[in-house]
Amino acid sequence: VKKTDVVRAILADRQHLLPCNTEAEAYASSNIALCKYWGKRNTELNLPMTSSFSISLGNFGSNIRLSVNENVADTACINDQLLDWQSSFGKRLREFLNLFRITPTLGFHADIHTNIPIGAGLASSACGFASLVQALDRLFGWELSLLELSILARLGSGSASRSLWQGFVEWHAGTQADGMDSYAEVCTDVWPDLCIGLLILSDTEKKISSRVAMQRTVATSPFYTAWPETVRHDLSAIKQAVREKDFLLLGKTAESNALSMHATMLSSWPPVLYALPGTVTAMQKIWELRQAGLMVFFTQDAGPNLKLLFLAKDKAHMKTHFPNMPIIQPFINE
Ligand code: 2P0
Repeated sequence: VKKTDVVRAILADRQHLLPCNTEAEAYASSNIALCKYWGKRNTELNLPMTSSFSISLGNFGSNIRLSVNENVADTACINDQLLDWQSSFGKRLREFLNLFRITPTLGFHADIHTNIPIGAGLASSACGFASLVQALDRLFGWELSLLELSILARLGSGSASRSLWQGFVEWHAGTQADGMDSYAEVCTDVWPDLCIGLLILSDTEKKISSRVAMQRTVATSPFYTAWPETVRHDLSAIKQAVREKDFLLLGKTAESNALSMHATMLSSWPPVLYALPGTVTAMQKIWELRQAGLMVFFTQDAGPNLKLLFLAKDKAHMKTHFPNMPIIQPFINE
């Protein structure tokens, strides 16, 4: 099964195969996984080995204005800088746009604004592809369901399937070979007191993409066989924590899940280590603060930065320990 087969199946009964608008706009929040997606069962379709569970990042995300390019060739700008189609994001964007180029003469212009560093483990591809599929849907006038958009976003980047909603989202791994049962869904629980701190330790682009690192882990880590069982346990604990507003269970499970994921990377060959010295220093500071009674936990993705989890009652205290850290309350509109 190819990406084009999936796109064709989803658009099979749609009227508009050519854009019915000249321009469309969409915004998607970035998301961070509390129970991680790490490893694919199908690399062409970004089908995951396991389900995963995330929280959205409010106004940290990306906005896209997509229009039909009369000059035929595609153009794109990110934060007002012309995109290099040879860059890794450029290549992925071009490949994705090709899926929707019904006639070879159809060109696109994408004007992307994002307030998160690209390729630094802050889920720039998640919000990028999620905003893009929504903009395509509006440009062509397809009126696809969020479930269908989640499947299309996954073809761009796995974690993008989770970026179409605000709040908690679960991406169901699915079992079908064509991935039609591998999509995300929003979870109705809300947790207004939940805070996420973005502890940015470096915003330089990572040397090993999560795509490459994931595949290397699956292919070489002797510990990867334990990962699906870890996720099965952690996913159920995190969903219980969210239902019962059990912050200790949420924090402990999310932190342990992230560290288990990084342990599979460390045991890969060649090894994958996303932490920098500052990452380890920050982890130790968090463990010390916790020892002293402050309930703060961390999670880490495919980069050196940490995302801190704590409750609104500790916000002032957290600000004294991490003065410049942006804080997001995903369930409070700011
Ligand atoms: C996640 N990450 O669940 C995990 C945890 C990073 C660590 O999803 O190859 O950009 O495009 O499907 O989604 C980052 O990987 O990878 C990611 P592709 P993606 O958020």
